[in-house]
Amino acid sequence: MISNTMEAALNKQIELEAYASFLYLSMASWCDKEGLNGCAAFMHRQSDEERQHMLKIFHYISEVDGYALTPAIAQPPHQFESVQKLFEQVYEHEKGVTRAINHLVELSNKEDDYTTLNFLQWYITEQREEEALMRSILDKIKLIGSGPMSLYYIDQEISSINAAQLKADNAEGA
Ligand code: OFO
Repeated sequence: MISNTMEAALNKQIELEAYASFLYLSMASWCDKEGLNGCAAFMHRQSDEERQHMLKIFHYISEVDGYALTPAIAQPPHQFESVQKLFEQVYEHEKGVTRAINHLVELSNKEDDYTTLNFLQWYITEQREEEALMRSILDKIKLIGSGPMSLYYIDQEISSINAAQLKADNAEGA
């Protein structure tokens, strides 16, 4: 059994994860349009991941006898200034998600809801990994700099990061 407060807070998190999925889908489309196929593939995978994050909460709410709600999703932006700015936006977004997860952890503690507290541990780890990943991508983008071939090298780099992520995801699922 879950409290109404916790149910509402988790439904809010469903909305945030769904928005992240759409934001990354929009970013994938922009990358494709710019000819950045490696970045587009990365963003598509991220978008799929966020949908899984959303569904995980969705199923959890049902499992603990709450009512999971399909959210209204705000329109994400469609224009991005540059690939660096796009990844800066992703990093900021992920930091916001981490704050939201921390808030849920605080709430579950306050409510003595140890089942939800336990469920949230997976998200704490996920957010730590996501923030580290986005930070390392931004470091790489800065290292490559803005020479004539820089977009090509950035795209190559992100393509190999994406391949490594896919491999790790598959190993986890195995
Ligand atoms: Fe689900 O928001 Fe990060 O990963």
